Amino acid sequence: MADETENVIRVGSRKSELAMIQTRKIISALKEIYSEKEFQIETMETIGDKIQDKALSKIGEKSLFTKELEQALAVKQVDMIVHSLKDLPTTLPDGMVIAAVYKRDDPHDAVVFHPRYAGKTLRTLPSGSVIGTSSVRRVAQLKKSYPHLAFKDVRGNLNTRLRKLDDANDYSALVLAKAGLERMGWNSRINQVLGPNECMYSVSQGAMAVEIRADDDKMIECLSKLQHMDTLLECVAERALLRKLEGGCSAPVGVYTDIKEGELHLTAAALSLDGSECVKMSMSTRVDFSSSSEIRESDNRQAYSSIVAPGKCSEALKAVEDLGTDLAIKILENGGREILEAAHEENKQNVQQKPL
Ligand code: DPM
Repeated sequence: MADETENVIRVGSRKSELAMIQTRKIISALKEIYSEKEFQIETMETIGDKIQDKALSKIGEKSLFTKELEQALAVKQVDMIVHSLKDLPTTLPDGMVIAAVYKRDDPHDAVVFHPRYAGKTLRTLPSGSVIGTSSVRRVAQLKKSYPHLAFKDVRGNLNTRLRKLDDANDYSALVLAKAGLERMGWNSRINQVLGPNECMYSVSQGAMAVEIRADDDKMIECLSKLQHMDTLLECVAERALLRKLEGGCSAPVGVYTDIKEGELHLTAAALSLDGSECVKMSMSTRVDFSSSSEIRESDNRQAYSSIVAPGKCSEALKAVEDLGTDLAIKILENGGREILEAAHEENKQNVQQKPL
């Protein structure tokens, strides 16, 4: 009996189709490494799933999509939770840690048009066309790039949103993460991909992560095999930036990161909600430190932006974590502080006007 339960790993997931697809993807990656293990999915609803009629930025709760799952993790009802990393706050609750960041999919945002606008782009849509998104980050940047468009909140999971677009005439197009659309198998609905000049993506967009109890050494060891180094470097830098900017889901902050020739480049922007003000800055650091062969993988584990990683990559991870923090400080000191404080105030007033 003891052996049997040891081989069963219980995995917590939200119920939405996207969440389940992501959870199954992580399980099949683990199955390839640990063929003897069994995985059981336990689904749960979060506040983010239950409240469908308000914009995320107006609900005023940071861990919208994670709280109920984390409670189940804490009482050992489940052993791990699969998330979109961008939905995880930059500071996790006590006793929780991210033990794997899976190889990032394309992090850019994409546009899906109502069938009647097939062949259009955001630029060529008629003036006053309504774009559906509840992301203050997308709205701020797109208002700046495309002042002829109007923006309206749209909530619900991806299936609900696509139905709202296709079956009614309320929206001309939706802006969504390309990674989510592709995971759902909706590649053919992607009509336009937004580059960094039009819309920088969200911190950690396109990366999946596995959260566990911080004292679960076995699970940490098991999940370390899923860690993808470049994704880890990018997401540690981006999360360190967001933590310093003190922005969560509701902050109009966009990033753009790449790793080339041993160097990580991070660009980030803080915007006012209407996009009229923007502080955008970049920084780079080398990440090609040679890993010391003296240290075994399991030694000196440490957390960077709440992600545990083996000691052997510590130099590079420390460098990118510092880079993210330093870039945030530079942005705050160059006008970003006032912009983000004003955006935060405006969001707060929206919450007060529309109580839950
Ligand atoms: C967060 C935001 C959104 C999600 C805010 C933002 C989008 C909300 C909206 C933090 N989480 O991006 O500025 O469009 O109203 C979410 C999606 C994915 C993970 C869906 C999406 C896709 C998969 C991924 C919701 N979380 O952004 O289209 O990025 O791994």
